[in-house]
Amino acid sequence: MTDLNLIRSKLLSITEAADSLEAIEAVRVTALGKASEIAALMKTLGGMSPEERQVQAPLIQGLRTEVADAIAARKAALEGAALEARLATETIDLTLPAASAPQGSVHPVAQVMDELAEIFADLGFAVATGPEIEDDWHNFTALNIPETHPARAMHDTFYFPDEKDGKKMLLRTHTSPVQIRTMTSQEPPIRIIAPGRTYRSDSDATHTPMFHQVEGLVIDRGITLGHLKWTLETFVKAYFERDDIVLRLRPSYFPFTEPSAEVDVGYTLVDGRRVVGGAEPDGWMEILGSGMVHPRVIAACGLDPDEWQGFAFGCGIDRLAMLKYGMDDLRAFFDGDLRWLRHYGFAALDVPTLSAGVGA
Ligand code: 2U9
Repeated sequence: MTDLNLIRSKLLSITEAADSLEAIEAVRVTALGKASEIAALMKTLGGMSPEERQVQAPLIQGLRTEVADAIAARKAALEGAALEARLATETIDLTLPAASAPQGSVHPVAQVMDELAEIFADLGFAVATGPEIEDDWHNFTALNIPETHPARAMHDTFYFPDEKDGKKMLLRTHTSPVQIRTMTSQEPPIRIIAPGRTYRSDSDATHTPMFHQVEGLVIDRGITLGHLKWTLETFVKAYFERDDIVLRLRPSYFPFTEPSAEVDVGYTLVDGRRVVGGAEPDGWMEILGSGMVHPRVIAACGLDPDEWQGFAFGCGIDRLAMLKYGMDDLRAFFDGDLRWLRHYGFAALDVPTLSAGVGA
């Protein structure tokens, strides 16, 4: 009996003395663990006579319960004190900015497409789109591209297996079929731009198998090369956001335009880099192809070329983006590298980069 009282007072005093959660855990192991005095007392019950056990068992169990309750109470008190201490010292500064959520960015190609739509909307052009999988009539034949033209070759164009009805399906090599579809489904006058993905079997530092183009088309009565030149000049000035832009039209050849012209823009050297613009250019770089729509293309779309004329132009959007925003490797456009996208991407809700529309 004295034995139990001694054990009780010793265990209750070390329980009261425990002053941390680690200390109370150590007390629990000492007082109630396998090597504890209470565990040893429990073992003695097995060797007792039934009468003796009837007396001793409740005493030993009672001691065990009392000590376990005291330890639990002490542990709860220590936990409460720890929480009180944290609440007293920790503060939340509600004036701090919230942690920012991960944010995507607008790809430069998408940004430039938006800028193009904005500029040409000011000039009365609508945005037209069409399928990326085309038939060879819309992609080639209607555009006066002869059967023998190298662009039609398997090694330049991605073809699908032949259709049952003899149609050759392919990945469009330019957005020109969109203009053909517009001309065959809408009455002139037509003023559209057709931006989108195009495909050619080509791959090096300046060519990717998929790239982006924008083409423009105007069909109306009395359209001249003068309208073409003014439109391109107005567009290039608005896009590069400067007025000191000089264009040079060089005679060229495209099957779908006659006459055709390649368009160069004057550049100035700034720290060894070519920057578009400057009233007195250091040199020229090609940025566009253009021309008056070939009468055969107008006729192929069911219009009378004596009544309707037009001009058209085409250029690479990826290249337009590189010239304005300074990237030097086209392949990085399509790698999906987050560091590149963060660096060259645009904030979705930013104010437009174009300081103002055409004519402002
Ligand atoms: C129709 C009639 C005429 C679109 C045109 C070009 C000149 C041109 C290239 C520039 C670089 C494509 O991205 S690029 O490789 N394009 O030079 N494109 S005229 O002429 C058309 C289109 C549709 C019905």
